[in-house]
Amino acid sequence: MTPTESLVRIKSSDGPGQPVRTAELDALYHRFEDELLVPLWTEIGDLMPTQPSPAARAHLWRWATLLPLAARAGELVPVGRGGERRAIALANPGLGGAPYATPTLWAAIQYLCPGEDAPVHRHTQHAFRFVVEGEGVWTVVDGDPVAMRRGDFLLTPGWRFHGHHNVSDVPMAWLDGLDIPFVHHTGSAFFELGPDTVTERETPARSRSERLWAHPGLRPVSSAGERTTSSPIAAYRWEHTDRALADQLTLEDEGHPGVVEPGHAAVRFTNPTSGGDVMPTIRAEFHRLRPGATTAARREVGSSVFQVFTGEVSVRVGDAAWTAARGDLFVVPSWQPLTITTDSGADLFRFSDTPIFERLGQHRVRVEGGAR
Ligand code: 1HN
Repeated sequence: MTPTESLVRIKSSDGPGQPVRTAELDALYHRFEDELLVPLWTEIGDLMPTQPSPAARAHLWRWATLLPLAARAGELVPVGRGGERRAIALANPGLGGAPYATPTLWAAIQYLCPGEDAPVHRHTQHAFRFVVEGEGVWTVVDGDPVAMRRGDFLLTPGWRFHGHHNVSDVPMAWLDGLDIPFVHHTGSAFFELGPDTVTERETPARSRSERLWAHPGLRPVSSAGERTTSSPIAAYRWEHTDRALADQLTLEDEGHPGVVEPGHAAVRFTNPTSGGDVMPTIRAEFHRLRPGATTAARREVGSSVFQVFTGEVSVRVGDAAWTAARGDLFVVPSWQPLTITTDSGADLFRFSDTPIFERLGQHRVRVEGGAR
C-alpha cells in the first residue's frame, strides 16, 4: 500500500511535545501509515479531552415539520416486508449523516395509516414508543396486543416479536426510541422476521402484560424473586404518569419533599422486578415544570432526547437556544449544560443512554453549584 492509499493519516505538527520535523521523521510516519499504526503523541489531545467533547450536536426538530413529512411518506411509501417500518429517523448534524440522534440513540417519527399493518419481526435492539398525540394503533408484543394512546410510554425490549396495526380510520404518528447506534457500533445486532400474516387482531383496552404487572407496588407472587433485565410492563399509561407528577407538585405546595427542585416534578419509568431502568440501555423519564419554573443548569455524561408533551419551553443546551412546543424534539449531547425555562408550564418526555454509563462506572452529573 502506498502512503496516499493508507487509511491512516498521521497529523504531523510542530506543536508542544512533538518531535522536530525531519525527513527521517516523515519517513517513519509514512511507515506507520503503511502498517496501519498511529502514534499516541500526535493524537493525545483528541483521544483524551479534559472533559467530554462529543461529536453530536445540540439540535431541535419541530413536530410541525416532521408530521407533514411523515404524512407525505404515508401517501408515497407503502409499509410492509422489506422496509418493515415507515419510520423517519432524526440524523444528528454532528454524526456525518448517519440516522442517529446521538452516538447511542435512535429517535424516529413513525407513521401508520388506517388499516395498515407494520409486519412482525424481532431484533436485539431495545425499543420503546412514546405517543405525543393520537390513538388507534395496537402494538402486538410477543402476541400481546397493547393499545397506544396519547401520553403512553410503551416498551418493546430486545428479541420480542412485535408488529403494529392501525385499526382506526385516522393515521397515527408516534416517537420510536431504540439503542440502534450503540448496538451497531458494538457489532452486537441480531434480527429475525416473524410470520408474514398478523394473526393477532384483538384490540383489548388492557394488555395481558398490564393486567399481570401494572398495579402500583404489587407484583405477581408467581414471579417472586425473578429479576428480568427489561421491564415486563408493556405500557406505562398517561393517567398514572400524570397523577404522579400532579401529586409531587401538590406535595410541594403543602411543604413536603418529592420534587427535583422548586417547581420541577419528575418521574422515572422503572422495571418492577429490579427497581432499575426499564431497559438495560435506555432510561425514560417524564418532567413537569410549573409556570415560571427554571431548571438549574445540569450536565450529565451520556446523551438524551427530549420531546415536549405540553406547554412551551425555552431551552438552552450549551451555546444553542430554542423555544419549543408540543411534539418538538431536541437532543442534549454528553456533558452539555441544559437549562429549561417555561412561562406557560410544560410537560416533557425524556429518554437517555444513562444506564450504560452508570453500569460502566463512567457516569457523572454536575448541577450548577456542584457535583451530585
Ligand atoms: C423497528 O422495529 C421499529 O418496531 C421502529 O416500530 C424503528 C428502526 C430500525 C429497525 C427496526 C418498530 C426501527 C425498527
